Amino acid sequence: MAKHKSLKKKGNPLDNEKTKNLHSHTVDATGEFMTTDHGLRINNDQNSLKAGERGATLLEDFILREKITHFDHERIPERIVHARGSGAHGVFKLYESQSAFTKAHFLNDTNTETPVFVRFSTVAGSKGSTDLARDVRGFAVKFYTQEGNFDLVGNNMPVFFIQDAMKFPDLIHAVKPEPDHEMPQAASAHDTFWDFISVMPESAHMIMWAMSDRAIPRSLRMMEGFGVHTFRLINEKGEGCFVKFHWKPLLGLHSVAWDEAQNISGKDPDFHRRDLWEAIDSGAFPEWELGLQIVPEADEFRFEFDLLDPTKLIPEELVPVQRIGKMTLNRNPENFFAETEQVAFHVGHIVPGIDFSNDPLLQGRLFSYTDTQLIRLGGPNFHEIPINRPVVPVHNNQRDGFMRQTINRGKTSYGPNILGNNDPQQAKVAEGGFTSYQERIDAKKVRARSKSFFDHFSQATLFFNSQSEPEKNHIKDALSFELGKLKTVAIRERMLGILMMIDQKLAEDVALALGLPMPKKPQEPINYSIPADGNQADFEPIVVKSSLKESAALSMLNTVKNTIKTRKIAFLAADGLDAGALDTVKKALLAEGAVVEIIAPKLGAVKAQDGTEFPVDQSFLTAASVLYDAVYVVGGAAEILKGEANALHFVNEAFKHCKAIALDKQSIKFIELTYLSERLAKDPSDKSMLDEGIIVEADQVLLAKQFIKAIAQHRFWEREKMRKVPA
Ligand code: HDE
Repeated sequence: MAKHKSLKKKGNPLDNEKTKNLHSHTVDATGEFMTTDHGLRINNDQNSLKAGERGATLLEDFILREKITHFDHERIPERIVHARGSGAHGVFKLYESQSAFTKAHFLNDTNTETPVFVRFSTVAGSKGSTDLARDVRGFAVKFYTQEGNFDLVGNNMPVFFIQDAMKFPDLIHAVKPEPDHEMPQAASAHDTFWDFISVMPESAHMIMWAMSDRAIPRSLRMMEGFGVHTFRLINEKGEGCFVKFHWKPLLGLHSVAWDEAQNISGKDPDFHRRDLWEAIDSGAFPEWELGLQIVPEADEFRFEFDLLDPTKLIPEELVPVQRIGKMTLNRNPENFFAETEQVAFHVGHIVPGIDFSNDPLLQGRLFSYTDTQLIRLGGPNFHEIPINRPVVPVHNNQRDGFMRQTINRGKTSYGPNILGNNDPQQAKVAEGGFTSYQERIDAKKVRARSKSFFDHFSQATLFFNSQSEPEKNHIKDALSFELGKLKTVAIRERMLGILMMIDQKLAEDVALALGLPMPKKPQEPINYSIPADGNQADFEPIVVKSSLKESAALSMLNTVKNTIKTRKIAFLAADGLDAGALDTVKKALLAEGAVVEIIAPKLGAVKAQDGTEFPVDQSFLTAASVLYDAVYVVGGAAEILKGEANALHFVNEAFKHCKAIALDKQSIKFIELTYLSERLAKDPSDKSMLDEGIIVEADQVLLAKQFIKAIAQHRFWEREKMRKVPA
């Protein structure tokens, strides 16, 4: 019989005791026979059963029917929001016990390594949409703790568009493709979105974030994360405090240019997913520190804004972020569907020591996440899917339902009971039993919003004022782009009214780009979001002037700029290159953790002057400037590359997108054909060129050193002033 023997699967070093439970359904077909879903070995998977070789297919063919039926049911409904996602496994390690604030075990014990699964996502687009859409990014983390799963289901922006869950379906209907023609995909630049925003002043702050560079990250590994809502921590003594959760990326916070983002969407719509996958695959594990902003209960009303209002952040100047531990993503999923698609997050998954606040957006989310899994994953047993299982045992009297996998023993599925010894038992608080924080409530039942939520502009202005000049310009350009795409001029006009409330100059600049006169005063009535019996005057935004003028943490300019780890550097090469130059620069970059790819007119190899051959990673057909962080025209290659239009375009585009560019002094003829020539024409020996990230240097060691410094700066936005460069 079968000589075919099962090969033993290689052990995964990360499959320790804790994570084992998550993967008990992992199957590896290496060396195995093909079977039907019921274990019958298949003899012929190439042909259906027929009445004769040229005859009709028989209904009897149960193997064909099983295969096709499964295929017909392969798709499940995609998430209504956050459909496009990428996931990774990792661990969380605590630096210092937080027992003063919380009794959560994983935030108390520094010896525990908590397994995590993270899913990053865009919000508006479909599952197959581009990664580089201008959008908020989801940043959802599932901690598999010893007390059950804790899900921190956050975003890469610390505030949200709306204040009350009641408005969420409206917001999403407005941003999704328009219902008549299902356009545009994964884009907010259309009438229905801005129509809604223009009459929802509470979204002003979030709009500033969404129009900023945060909405077009360079990498999922280079984004911050935020729990957004105010949560509560509770310590062993039962004392509570408020908390905001933060994720700080150790590689810094970086973005791409908008023109670049649009190009990437065509050249590689999987850009972020690939970047995450490749980094983890190569062992360059992404890391974030978990930060807490703690507010004692006594300080609940200390701020100029309401802590329960999700359109507000707590400036770090007022409450510093304490970094309490590190998350490292160290393992790619084995199966996208089983893990990334089927993972089910829920803000309601908390552990003792963590609790909710009364933020009305958070309160609504507490309902939504289970409800959505029921339809998306097909029934009430989605917690049994391996990726969703906690690492601790589950015992309760829930039973049956579609796709139930647990085989519960015994007669009792109710409590209290005598027959089954009253098991499973309730746990006392001392035994880890969860109790809700005993907040005192003495209130009337009302369908209303607190007046303290009516300041919609102070933090929008604070955010705008905190941006550097290039960042402000990007916001202006993004608004001009988005509003420029609208068909209805009246919406543009209403938006100018909103922008005036944030910053007069911003509104004027956008009006200029839109070719519109400035409104005489902010649009009236500015707020349509009032109850039927409400009085417009009672719903006017309250004008609060923030006592803080700027907050440094809000600008990406102030991020980490001392590393080039995992940055992707294009080496433009051709026959006749200088092998020594390539080796020297490459070695220096690799030593700093960068990734180097050789790009040449054709695949295969390029031959150096001394006869050495270097394998080519990409040709100009398969690569594009927008997929790299910086470009080096390898010494000696310029002679051939100056006749290569794609090479010139490559460098022009890198120049336009403000990236570091390094060239050999011999490459001057090549440079003359690019837009760099304008810059060089001013003064070829001008040292300020270095400050603009352009390195033209004969000494390769020095070139490498300067290049590394420049790449770490990420971008040289001053170059945008030379808007002449088309690329
Ligand atoms: Fe979500 N959100 N959301 N959301 N959300 C979902 O749950 C919802 C909100 C966030 O990678 C859905 O499983 C309501 C804020 C992330 O699987 C759904 C409201 C924040 C993800 C849902 C909000 C988020 C979701 C869709 C307003 C940042 C992706 C699929 C009350 C703090 C998780 C799913 C993943 C997903 C509802 C607002 C973050 C429909 C009703 C604010 C990161 O349940």
